[in-house]
Amino acid sequence: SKSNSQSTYDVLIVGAGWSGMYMLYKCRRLGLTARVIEKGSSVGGTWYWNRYPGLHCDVESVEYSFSFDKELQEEWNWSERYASQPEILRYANHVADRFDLRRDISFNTKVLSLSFDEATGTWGAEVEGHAPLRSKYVVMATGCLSHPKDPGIPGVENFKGEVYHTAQWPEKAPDFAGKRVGVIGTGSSGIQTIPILAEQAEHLYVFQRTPSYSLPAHNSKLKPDYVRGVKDNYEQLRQEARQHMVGIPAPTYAMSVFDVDAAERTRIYQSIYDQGKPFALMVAFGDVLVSKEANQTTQDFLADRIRSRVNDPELAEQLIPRSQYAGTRRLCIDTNYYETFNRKNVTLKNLQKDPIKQIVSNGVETESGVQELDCLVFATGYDAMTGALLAIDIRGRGGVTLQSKWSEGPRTMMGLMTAGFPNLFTVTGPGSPAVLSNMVNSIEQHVEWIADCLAYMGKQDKQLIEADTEAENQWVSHVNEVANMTLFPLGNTWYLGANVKGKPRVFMPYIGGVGTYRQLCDQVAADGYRGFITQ
Ligand code: NA7
Repeated sequence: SKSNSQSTYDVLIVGAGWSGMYMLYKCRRLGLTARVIEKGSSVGGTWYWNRYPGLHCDVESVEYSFSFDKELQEEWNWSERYASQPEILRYANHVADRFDLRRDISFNTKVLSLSFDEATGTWGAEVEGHAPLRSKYVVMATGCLSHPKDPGIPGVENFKGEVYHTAQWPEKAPDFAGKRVGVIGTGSSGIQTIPILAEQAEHLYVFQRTPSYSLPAHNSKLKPDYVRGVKDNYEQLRQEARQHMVGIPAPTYAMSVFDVDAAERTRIYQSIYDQGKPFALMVAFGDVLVSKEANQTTQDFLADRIRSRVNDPELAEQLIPRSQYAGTRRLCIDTNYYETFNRKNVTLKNLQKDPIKQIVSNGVETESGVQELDCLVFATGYDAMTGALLAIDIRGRGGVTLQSKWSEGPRTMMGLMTAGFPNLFTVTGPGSPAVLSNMVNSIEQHVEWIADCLAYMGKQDKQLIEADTEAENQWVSHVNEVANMTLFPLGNTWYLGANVKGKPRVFMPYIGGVGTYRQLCDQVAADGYRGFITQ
């Protein structure tokens, strides 16, 4: 199918993060015309927007990288075990340049609406900063953690000082020297940036509502010998990652926490802790994420580690999560997070004891009074997995909006498509392992599945593919069943939408494991796209 005017494409791709870039690459290889619409002024997605100091990926760099091109893999050298944001962004730019991707990407443009035209079987897009577009297929490469949530604290507009959000950090780094800085939020973003802000600010106030568990990252420069070893062995390592529970090449253990005595258990936890491997800790034993009693041993271990890092015992207790199953909220990695509270210029504001009432012109007002501030940093997280999709007015068959279809929570067939929205794909959509995995690994798997599907459609001379409602219902039940076998639904987290006011509580990621999920997807394709209707 050739494009018949400049603004008609085979494939419209929304977003130029990792998913969008790879999708574009694949479309070209298939001989399809494609256009990428990207809000930012360059590529990189999450790594483009999040520029806050201290940001590192929590998956090791040699694993958090594309595997689809051997030369790319061979020529790129990661400098650190856990790469920093600037280095990851350089990598994203390198990928864009190396494959000459930019010529098919429109930057500084934003998709406002997408609507399916049943008469022609095509999608129409309204785009801010760009002429309307029409395409046969749409691929939503909009990311899982890309739509910052509204923190919902009244009075922000009254604050006279500087306001920043970790997910919308300015390109020109703010100068915090000599200033009183307040950070709201102690998830991964807060935990990574707090130690750096403490070094820069005159005084740092950390507003903590829910603490997280964190492990020292033990980040380090990668030695050339190590990198050579990884590269020589890359094929096997990638293969292991593709079959693994969370998409990294690491062992998983079936053994119960209670198969060993307390001393041996602590030794096992400690050895993983000392390596700075949060994902490995979650699967150190087969029952950490499924049994409350087993999980208690992980919590006890991590609580002791926090105590060992904080000088003031009373303060340490406040930094330890209470009634929180370890791993059901993202386990963080940090560099000097807890030690930062030993500094004289850092104060913990415990919001569980003293909640925020509002933000006022000169600071944050809690029940006990106003804390005066010059700068306010929101590290308050995202409307995860569905936020970026629902921010666009998407209308499928019969003009039905995605908002209305998902009003009780997202419903998808394997996180790839949703019934009633033909030819519209989601990369790492809700119902896929996505955020519970190495994202790059999951992105490659989805993009490859979608590309194979587009090739199939072409070969079979079919025009439309869409999720079958019955298959979709079964998948949604399956995702829930699997989640309910674990402790995850008991965590009050963004995995469930619990962090956004009014968001339906549905466990969004598929937790059956990356390897299992990949096999299910491959099987569906091999069976002629079972669970999807093609015509
Ligand atoms: P998270 O993990 O959602 O953390 C957000 C933090 O902000 C968390 O501690 C929240 O506490 C806190 N928060 C959010 N809203 C408020 C309000 N209104 N008042 C006080 N505190 C608030 O987001 P991150 O950006 O740190 O990390 C997201 C993911 O990125 C991470 O999991 C990794 O996968 C990478 P709460 O839990 O709501 O009490």
